[in-house]
Amino acid sequence: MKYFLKCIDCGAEYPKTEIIYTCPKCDGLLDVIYDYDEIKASIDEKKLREEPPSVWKYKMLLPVDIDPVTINEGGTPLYKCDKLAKLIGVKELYVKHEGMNPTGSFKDRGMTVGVSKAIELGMETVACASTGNTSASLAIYGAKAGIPAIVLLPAGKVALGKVGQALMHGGKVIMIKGNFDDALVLVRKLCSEERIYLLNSINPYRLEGQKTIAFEIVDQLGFKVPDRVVLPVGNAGNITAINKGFKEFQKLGITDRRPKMTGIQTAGACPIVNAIKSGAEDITPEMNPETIATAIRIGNPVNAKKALSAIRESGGCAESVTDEELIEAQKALARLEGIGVEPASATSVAGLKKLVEAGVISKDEVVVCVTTGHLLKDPEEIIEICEEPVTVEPTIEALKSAIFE
Ligand code: AN7
Repeated sequence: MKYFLKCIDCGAEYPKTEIIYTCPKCDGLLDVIYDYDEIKASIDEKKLREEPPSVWKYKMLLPVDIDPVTINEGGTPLYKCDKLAKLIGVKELYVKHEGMNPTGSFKDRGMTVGVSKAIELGMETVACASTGNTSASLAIYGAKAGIPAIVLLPAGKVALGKVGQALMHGGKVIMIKGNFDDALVLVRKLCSEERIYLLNSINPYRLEGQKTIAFEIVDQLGFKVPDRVVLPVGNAGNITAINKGFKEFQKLGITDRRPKMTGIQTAGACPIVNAIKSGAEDITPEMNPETIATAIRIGNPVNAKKALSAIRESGGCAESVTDEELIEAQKALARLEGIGVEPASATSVAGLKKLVEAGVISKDEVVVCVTTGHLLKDPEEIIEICEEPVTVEPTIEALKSAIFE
């Protein structure tokens, strides 16, 4: 398959065989460029419409030339949420629950592609810095591929379920006395000095896997495009990737328009929101990001430049929500729709509610919220925000009085 890497800033091009993460000339972010005429000719229309969605259903649009390292990622449910739509006041609302991936987050889409790429390039160790989900995912794909996975986590700020996954799947887990942004600087240096393949979302191949969220949304809506897609933003890779997916389906003539990409951050960590609202060309990093949504406790998102242009060129917007607002949305998803999500994921629904109330999002829109991670990722948060269970003596009287009084 034909593709190459291209710098989004200076336009320099590099062959697919090179092991680089940013442009060697100007340090700009890289994008994967395809020959869409070749891809278009290879698409089997009947298969595209009939085969159930999964990451590798769309392999004609993925930059991997070997048999992939896979544990059946993608194919996550798109739930139609009528009760939540009514509560928020929009016509039609869907939730794409990425928590239903093999390790419980959307990261698996990127890692199946990224770890396959590592193997294809002959790399024998992989690494990442992570707020948690990326590390859980890298550990599992490293295990499946039979290569070591080194993961750097901000000490004391990673949800319990994610640390547990990274440990159980055999990741080399290292706690850094600093925040995620510090850990990312370190792992980038490590991978530039040692023969270790970097699998943070600065790696352009990882984002290619994540663009399949867009393909699946279109597919599951019967090849229709929603008016808007709302999702949490941390390192800003996913919003970039999903926007690219929608653009590609349009380029290939599969769809005829694109949704407005809408990014949500928390009030304690919102450099992208600030840049969008002020019209700035780039972000101002936040030195001390803080939020209950530890997954997106990120002050210096590496994909900021790509994400700002994705939001702007799609006609979308960005908003921040408080921890209280996201907790309310997390409970609404859980109790009205039966969808259990981790705190970061609930920002999508909290942000949608806020933007509808403000009149920024029209009540006539067909909206898809992406919930990026599963509820069970962060059990400590659940205990913190829910009412404590009652404990009673083992008698029917005590039981009844606990229930009825
Ligand atoms: C549940 O795991 O950055 O904007 O290291 O876990 O693409 O970074 C996680 C990010 C949203 C933000 N929701 O996505 C990591 C990490 C959940 C997440 C995001 C993350 P990006």
